Amino acid sequence: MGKLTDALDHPEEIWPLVQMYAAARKAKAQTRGSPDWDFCYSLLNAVSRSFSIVIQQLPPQLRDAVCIFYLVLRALDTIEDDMTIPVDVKVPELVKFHTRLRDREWKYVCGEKDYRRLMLNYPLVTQAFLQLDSVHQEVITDIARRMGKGMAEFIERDVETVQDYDLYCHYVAGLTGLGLVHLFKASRLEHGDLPDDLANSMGLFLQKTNIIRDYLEDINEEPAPRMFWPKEIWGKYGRVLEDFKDPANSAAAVQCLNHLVLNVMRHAVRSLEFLSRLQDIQVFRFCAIPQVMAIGTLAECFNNPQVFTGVVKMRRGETAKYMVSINSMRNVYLAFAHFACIMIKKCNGPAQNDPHATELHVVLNEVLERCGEGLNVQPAKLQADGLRGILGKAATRPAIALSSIVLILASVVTLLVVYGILADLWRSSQQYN
Ligand code: IN0
Repeated sequence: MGKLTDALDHPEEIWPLVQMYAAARKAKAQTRGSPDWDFCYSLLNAVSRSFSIVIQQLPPQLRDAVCIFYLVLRALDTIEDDMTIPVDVKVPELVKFHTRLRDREWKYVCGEKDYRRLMLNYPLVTQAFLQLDSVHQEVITDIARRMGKGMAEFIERDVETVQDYDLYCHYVAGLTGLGLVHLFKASRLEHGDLPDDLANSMGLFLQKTNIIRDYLEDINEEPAPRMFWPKEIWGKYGRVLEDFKDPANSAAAVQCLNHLVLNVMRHAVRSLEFLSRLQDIQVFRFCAIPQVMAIGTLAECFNNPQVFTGVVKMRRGETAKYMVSINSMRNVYLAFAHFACIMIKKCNGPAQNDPHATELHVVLNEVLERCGEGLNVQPAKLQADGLRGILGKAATRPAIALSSIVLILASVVTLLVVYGILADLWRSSQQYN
């Protein structure tokens, strides 16, 4: 029912949903006929619905390397996340993980659901990994080595300071960005200057958004919570992180949340800079779509107490709309400006008394300014248009066509029904005569 009312409230999202459904079916139907690659792609489809579509749209010389890179990182993440593995076993396992990449027999019993399936069938991933270009293999191994070491460091200590928070996110996501840039260049798809600092910001923007959004899921994790919110920030608003679950502490919890949103939004301009330097359209879409989803999620989470009671995320239809429309830097600027405007509106309204409202305003205006420069439009004009969802109109013309067809069909059916009733009335009046 929710889906139906969503569709009626946002008819412009119906066509993108249909397109995404078709793309997902196409991606699932593609088989290579070899058990290793078929396993890798079916697992990719199972663990990341929308992102797997974008990976499969990458040029052939890059697609397989990114698919394996993604699964390798998921495997490392599964070991890190499994709170049933004792620390003295987990730490050496993370540090050694990169050596397992060439071991055709290695597998590990851990994780849950699809991730457990990944770990139990890991030899199939290894078999596919060993078929990649040697340069791609080297990049993936190097990143897995640095990431495993970094994760191990944070198994033994908590994220206390903002500096720790940036370092932890660098290990688990920033390094992914650095590795991806190497893969793009090795595949000869990108030639421009893509410095480590910008690639790192791309990863931090995604990972910090996930950490904010996943508060409730992470704190309720069994057998023990795994938290990444830095104490230097949350310590200003509560005694322990669990306190934020209590609705009595909702006001302090939301202030903490907004402080974290301010922290992550500081990466947005650098992400835009990175994206603006990409040349290949498929690489661009692969990088840009997750960034747009992240700022969309942040706009939903900002000043929203529901982060502490449930899952806050973008509607499926909205995700689909951005999946199909992010095909130029212009549309990225429009999407970023739109979500920045939603946050500015909250800053001026319900969040106006937040201790960080002014700082957030400054950062959001910087984002708007960057978008304005890219679009050759005054930020004030962007702000005036931003809330109307500028992208929505340009990107969803086919959906408007679809809703017109629905309207015409509905009118025809109504006319037929009315005609039927009138004809019946006329016939019965003839009988009486
Ligand atoms: C990613 C990133 C990713 C993609 C493109 C460019 C990047 C540059 C720097 C760093 C990361 C980059 O994107 C995915 C997106 C994703 O998985 N989305 C999920 C949705 C979700 O909520 O999980 C989906 O199902 O669609 C990402 O989040 N990560 C990731 C992992 C591996 C690779 Cl190769 C690329 C995870 C992380 C931790 C943020 C790096």
